[in-house]
Amino acid sequence: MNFNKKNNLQRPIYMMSTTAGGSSACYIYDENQAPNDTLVTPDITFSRIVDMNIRVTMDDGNNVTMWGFADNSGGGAAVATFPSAPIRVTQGQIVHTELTVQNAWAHTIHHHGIEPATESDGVGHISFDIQGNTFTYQWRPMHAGTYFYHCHVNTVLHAEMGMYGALIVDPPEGPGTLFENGPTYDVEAFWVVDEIDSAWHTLRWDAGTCGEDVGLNDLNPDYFVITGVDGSGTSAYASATISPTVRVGEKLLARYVCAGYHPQRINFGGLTGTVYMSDGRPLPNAIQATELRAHSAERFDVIFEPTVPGEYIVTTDIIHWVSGEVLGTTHAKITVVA
Ligand SMILES: [Cu+2]
Repeated sequence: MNFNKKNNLQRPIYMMSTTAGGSSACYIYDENQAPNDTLVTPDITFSRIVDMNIRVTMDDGNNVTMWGFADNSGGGAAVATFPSAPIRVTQGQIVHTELTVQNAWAHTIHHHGIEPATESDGVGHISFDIQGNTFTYQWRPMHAGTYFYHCHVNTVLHAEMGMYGALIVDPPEGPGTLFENGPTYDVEAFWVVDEIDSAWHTLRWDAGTCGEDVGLNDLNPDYFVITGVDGSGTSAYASATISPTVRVGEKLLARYVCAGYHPQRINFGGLTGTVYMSDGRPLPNAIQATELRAHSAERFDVIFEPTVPGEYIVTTDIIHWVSGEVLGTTHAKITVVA
């Protein structure tokens, strides 16, 4: 079979493999992987390796295995978290993201909402997957805002397994300003809401790639997380990143990402926010809102200027996309002090 990338139209969807041991995956595009020959000197470099054994303890005491990208740039042991280590850059910087994929696994990094050249886009079926190798993605964000990066191999599974992290692009003014010549903020919160079907979390990385039915069309979530913490109860109240404290007169920026597959409805617990941006672009006119609905991969940037001290509980309902049933709810808290 011809996997030459100049011959896209003849590319087969499935490549049946008879490899004994190692990878038995189909629908894996490693044939065209070559060093990135477009690289120039970067302003900033991030280094990531893959960890497919991240344990997240839920409120019921059960551990769920997540996958993700660990920051490998420090020289010491790479620490893997769920979600993956944030990538934060300044608008206009030339950025390199070095991804090392160990073993026979295949993964990529797709910088969602950024617009690099095809070989740096991390979408395997139009370029290549990274399998047992290192590749450097090169990109240059031109619009400040809230984004995320994620793996784009066997995507339905790998994204559900947690292979994503925040990607924040600051304007030339730096952190504290939302976009160039835009509104400022004093405190920052991250609300990344996702649902987990723990039955998926024992699958192999290549499950389903040969066309077998492993249930990836049937997501029945039993855990609901906000920025990596079980959000069903009050666990997320202990995280200042999720549940910030602000003073009257300060401005709180909430960066909200719908990281799940089912639609979500986020309610600001009695506060009214000003929605300035969606999906990495300023809205033509900012809007006032007490709640928002969002779908997969949508981002909203909301600034609160609370005037009344108190505790405000921010709830996000995860809503079945067909039945409309609320499957679960995550909880965060904004504490406003005088
Ligand atoms: Cu992956």
